[in-house]
Amino acid sequence: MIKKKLEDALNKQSSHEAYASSSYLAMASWCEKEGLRGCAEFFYAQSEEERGHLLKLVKYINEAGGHAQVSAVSAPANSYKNLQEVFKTGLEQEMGVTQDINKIVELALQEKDYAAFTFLQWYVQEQVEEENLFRLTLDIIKLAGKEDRSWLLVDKEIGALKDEEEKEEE
Ligand code: OFO
Repeated sequence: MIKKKLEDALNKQSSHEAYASSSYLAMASWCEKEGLRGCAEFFYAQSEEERGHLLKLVKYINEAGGHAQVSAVSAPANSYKNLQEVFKTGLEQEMGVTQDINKIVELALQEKDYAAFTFLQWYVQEQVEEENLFRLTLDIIKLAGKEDRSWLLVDKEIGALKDEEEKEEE
């Protein structure tokens, strides 16, 4: 049975995943309003994924004998200066989540909860992929500035990243 300390940490993490989902939804909406349909699709899909991460946690906590809690999520930013700021915020957010996950992994080891430790390995790997994805988007934006590429092309390339990710996962 899951220990209280770990249950609390996983519940806290589920609220971070819920925040990530709503913040990516806000980013999707911002992109859509700016006419960046590819980027909007990227963030709609990203928001869905974060909800998946949240559900995985909820199910694990309950399965391990704890009680998954649903807490209030603070409002995310709804407006941005430009597309670079949107993706930079996304990368920073992912880096923060990586640190949060690492802390829970350490706690699982301290508490000798090997089931939670094993469960968390999926998140450890996921964070490598998530950070990499956001770095790729920032590279595309940076290159676009250097090569004077149009925003339409940037939008298309970023929109295609999610399709590539899905193909790799198949
Ligand atoms: Fe849940 O991976 Fe992003 O935050």
